[in-house]
Amino acid sequence: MAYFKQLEDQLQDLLALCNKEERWLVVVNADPDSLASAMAFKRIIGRRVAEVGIAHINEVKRLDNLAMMHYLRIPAQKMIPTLVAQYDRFAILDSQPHHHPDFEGLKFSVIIDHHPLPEEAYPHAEFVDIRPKYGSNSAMMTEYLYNLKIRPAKLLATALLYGIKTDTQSFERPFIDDDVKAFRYLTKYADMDLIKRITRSEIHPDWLRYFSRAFYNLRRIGPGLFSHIGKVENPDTLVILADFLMRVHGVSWDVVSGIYEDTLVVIFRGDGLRKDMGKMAAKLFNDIGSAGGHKAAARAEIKLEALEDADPESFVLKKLTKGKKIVKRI
Ligand SMILES: [Mn+2]
Repeated sequence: MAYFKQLEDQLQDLLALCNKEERWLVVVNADPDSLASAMAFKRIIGRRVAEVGIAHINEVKRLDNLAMMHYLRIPAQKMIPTLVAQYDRFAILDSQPHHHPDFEGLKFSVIIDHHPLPEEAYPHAEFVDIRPKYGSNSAMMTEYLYNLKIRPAKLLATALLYGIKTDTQSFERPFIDDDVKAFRYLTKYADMDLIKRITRSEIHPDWLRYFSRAFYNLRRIGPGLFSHIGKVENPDTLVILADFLMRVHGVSWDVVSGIYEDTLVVIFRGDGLRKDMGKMAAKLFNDIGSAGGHKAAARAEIKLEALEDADPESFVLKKLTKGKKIVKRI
């Protein structure tokens, strides 16, 4: 019995769309799963058509995604009208046309996806394969390759494995046996050192000074940690630091605050077990700004003028401790 399900007839329909005169553009909303799928698709039809390009509608900012494109040599570019004008046919992978306005102007020949189907009209293209049960599009592409007897080369196998890994959050999110099978199959060809290199590429060198400040100002409040960072250029920095501090053993919550433009931004993170961060944020800061969130993650924003002349760091610390718990500077 074959390792994967048999798709030969279906794949003949796909290959029948290809001819040597036409240039194809694969369009994605770039993330590891969609980029890996695009690479696989390029591998499948590459020699049967004039050319295959890969375009992403979004700006790729996540450092692990940038690292993936760099280390796995994925030749993707931002989708712009002058690029689109150079192609004859379009394929959309790991998305459906109604997912984004930028997709909607294109007439797709191929749609391959694993997201839920729209309730209204079934997406239309000459070749459509949508399997909402799959945890990743990369698993579907792995089955295509196997059925076409294409053994994935190292970089392609690594990309697909990474696509499955991120979309299923290392199998912590919903997946099916086919995702596991594809993952297992790909481990034969993928480079795990490259995967490590990509997943560890999380911290931008410019952020190190904020880490330095976070450690310098770190305080322990019972089972929690608090640090005030001062001025930041982007409030996302506070989120990164708050997520990072949750990795400390024995810490059940943390708060990281900073000043972004004219606002004091306070980020809450919790282990989701006991303390409810959303309630905590609302209780502490709703009287003076906007605050809320859910059990494991919350946020408060307070206009600096509302603090009157209070020092923002002391202000947050006082709210967190209410003068009662033991605060230790670390
Ligand atoms: Mn996906």
